[in-house]
Amino acid sequence: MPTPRTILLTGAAGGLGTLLRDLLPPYGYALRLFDVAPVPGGAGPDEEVVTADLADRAALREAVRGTDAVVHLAGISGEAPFEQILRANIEGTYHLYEAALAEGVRRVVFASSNHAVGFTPRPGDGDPLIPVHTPHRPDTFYGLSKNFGEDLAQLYWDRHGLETVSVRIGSCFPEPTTVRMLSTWLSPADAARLLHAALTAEGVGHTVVYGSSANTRLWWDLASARALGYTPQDDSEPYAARLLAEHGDLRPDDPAHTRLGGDFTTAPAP
Ligand code: NAI
Ligand code: 15L
Repeated sequence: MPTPRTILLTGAAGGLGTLLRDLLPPYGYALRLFDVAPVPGGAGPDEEVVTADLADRAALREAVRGTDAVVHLAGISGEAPFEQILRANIEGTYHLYEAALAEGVRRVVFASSNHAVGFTPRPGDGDPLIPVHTPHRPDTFYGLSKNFGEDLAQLYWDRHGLETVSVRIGSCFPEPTTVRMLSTWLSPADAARLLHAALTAEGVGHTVVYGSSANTRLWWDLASARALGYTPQDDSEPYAARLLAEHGDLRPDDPAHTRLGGDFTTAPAP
């Protein structure tokens, strides 16, 4: 597949979208930004901006038109009442795929989440890393919506030949800020490397990958991400001494720390 040029970046006003606005253009991408919220600073050089809701199917279809691929970040990024998750993450992702199909876009990179499998016990020392084909075990309605997105992606590949890489992102922030994130961290620079690999690898069909840096304390297997050509360059370990001194190590008796999804597994019902 030739390197796509124009990318529709949904959720561009959010934390990850804002980081990617700086990190993706050096790989050769021009960005069309889509979000219901205004993007910070407005349109930059080589950026177009569409301010609209995923529920606005006409605006979404126009936004997708003429792009080479979609990086779909838009949605609610944590637990919320089911009706809100339904509208933004489930219906919104369906609308996005319908627009991509109608406009002939060939590839989507979908921001799934580790919370799709958040109730999976974390591996102990020496245990094998968690594979991508581990059963879905959502820890929240939010995680459930990410499983929906992954299954939707599979359906659109099998029925329509629309390719997706679903990236179960760990924790993508400028730095790890908790002991859990020593295992789950995806540095922003590695996020850009992974998205570039997901946008350019040949013949991905529907591929599910975990999105993390090469963390010493990693819990899940990056093999399917590496198979796309992703070579992570960062490791959270330089942050370990400070975070462990500040917070103490993860306690084996704390359910919030025995499952991949951490605190999401014990969050009160919304
Ligand atoms: P965020 O909450 O900062 O950004 C989400 C953006 O989506 C916001 O700007 C919001 O306005 C927009 N949005 C929400 N509903 C919308 C709708 N109906 N129509 C149009 N835009 C809408 O989240 P963040 O951290 O930037 O994450 C981006 C994506 O990556 C999310 O889908 C999240 O679930 C996923 N993800 C992020 C992780 C992380 O560590 N940052 C970890 C795992 C998954
Ligand atoms: C996610 O899915 C969230 O969007 C993000 O805000 C973090 O909570 C992340 O997971 C995580 O597990 O650290």
